Amino acid sequence: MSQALIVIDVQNDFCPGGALAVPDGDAVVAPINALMAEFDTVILTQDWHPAGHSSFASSHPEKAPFEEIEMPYGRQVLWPDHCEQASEGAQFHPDLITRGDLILRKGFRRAIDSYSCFFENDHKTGTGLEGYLHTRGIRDLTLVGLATDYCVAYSALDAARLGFSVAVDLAACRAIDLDGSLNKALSEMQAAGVALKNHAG
Ligand code: VGL
Ligand code: ZN
Repeated sequence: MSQALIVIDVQNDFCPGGALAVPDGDAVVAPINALMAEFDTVILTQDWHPAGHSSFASSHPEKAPFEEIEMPYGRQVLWPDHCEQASEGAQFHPDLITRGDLILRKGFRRAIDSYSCFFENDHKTGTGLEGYLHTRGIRDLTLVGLATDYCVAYSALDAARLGFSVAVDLAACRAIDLDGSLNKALSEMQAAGVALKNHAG
């Protein structure tokens, strides 16, 4: 009965001072480090974009950060440049324990973003994580990290759709919260059967 902790995108660019800072983002580091001891498998993800990635507003001359555009695979929020491969901003927060079994990188294809650690934003192109978990006999997942309403929620919804038993521990997550995106993400996760731990509301 293997259980995995999946630590989503606890990277410098999503922490205070970073290019796409999530409010209070670094507050997840201590609770995540403490949680790791409770799991036999720890997997960490990194948002890992090439320069000029299509999710960057700077790649669309007439667009500003946080506007949306239509991509061939659906609507896409445009972000400030962030998590460029091998940059300082893409490194894990320096206090995060990174002794995990697997580090999974995502968002490395220029033309498509990947919020979820299972599928890119077309909801079809797999990252390989589903196969990794199946091969290792892991069915129970707890997700934590950044940001609650984007990469954590997309990962949790895909995991539930794939038949995993999924919990999100909100004490170890922080949100970007663009235009109500946090409440939307929480209700979608609840509707999908994701267990929301430490949910105040
Ligand atoms: C994320 C926006 C863009 C996240 C990644 O980790 O939630 N959000 N890239
Ligand atoms: Zn990104």
